[in-house]
Amino acid sequence: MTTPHPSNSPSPSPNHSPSPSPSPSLPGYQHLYSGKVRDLYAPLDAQGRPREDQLLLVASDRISAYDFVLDTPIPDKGTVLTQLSLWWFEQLADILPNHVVSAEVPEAVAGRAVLVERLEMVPVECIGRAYLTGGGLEEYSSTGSVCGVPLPPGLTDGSPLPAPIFTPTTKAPVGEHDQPMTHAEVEQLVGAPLARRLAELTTRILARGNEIARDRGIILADTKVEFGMRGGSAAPSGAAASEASTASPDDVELVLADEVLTPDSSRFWPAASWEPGHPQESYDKQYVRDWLTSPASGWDRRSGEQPPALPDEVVERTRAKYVEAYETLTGRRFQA
Ligand code: Q0T
Repeated sequence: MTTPHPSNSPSPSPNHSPSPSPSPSLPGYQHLYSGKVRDLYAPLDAQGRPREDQLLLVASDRISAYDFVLDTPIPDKGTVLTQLSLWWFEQLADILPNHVVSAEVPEAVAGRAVLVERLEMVPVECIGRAYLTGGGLEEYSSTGSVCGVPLPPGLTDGSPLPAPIFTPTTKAPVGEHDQPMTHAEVEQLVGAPLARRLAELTTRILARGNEIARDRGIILADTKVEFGMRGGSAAPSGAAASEASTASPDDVELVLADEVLTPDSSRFWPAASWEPGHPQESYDKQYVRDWLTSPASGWDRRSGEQPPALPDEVVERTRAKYVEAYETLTGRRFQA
């Protein structure tokens, strides 16, 4: 089983694009890292040195499909997803704090960047699943369980789970795929108390997300959440974990980082067409996938070739879906 939605993998998987994105230079900031769709910078202090306490997280308009970053951007996607994430942070604020320092950012990235508190990141991909699909479904079909959680018989693609489950994976090194982790492996890595808290928080975030989204016609099938630690670190991993440690994982404050409950970190399904028993439509990427796999694109998914540029109509319809998701969920009008 893998990350519910690979588009947002922070590990830069091989970018098959022949033309890399323009160099992401931003005055006053040092570029640190680029993922598939986002870029990370360190703000420079008055002496021109990178600050160690903050980061600038910039969302681009890049879109991925079938493990490729497409050559065609979706206008306003970065802004929509950043604004959606900021809204979700507010909806989740009674569950846990978040890493946002300020949305006041340079004009060049206005609306699609946030200044965040630099945290020590939890070395686990925290995945929550509320519905059965993808890798979770495959594991269930062969074992009846997902990541050690036994499930009732008779579930099918798209079935709701009795309650959201925690299905963590490794944070794979650059270019590799995330691997499923057992609860015992998570405990080895971060200690049992923190492992419990990660599971509890991940499932609560997804449950809260669905309480809100479901009424508004959107299903959040699953999600990937990233946590940072304030004031301490996880227990040492492996053999060291059993040795005397001064770490107190009960006191470590967990902070919600990255983006949260966006279409890039979660599977969004339209509730109106949801029907267990077959793969569900994607709320945001359906037009892209349908066109790429249609004869019109001339592209073969198994060819290993970079997909062709998207037609204007596919771009515009896809942009409209991102805006619709934002407006439907938040009840706010999207301002480009
Ligand atoms: C991070 C310290 O988002 C990522 O990469 C995008 C190109 C993954 N990533 C996040 C961090 C964060 C956050 N978010 C934080 N608050 N503090 N590191 C590092 N990589």
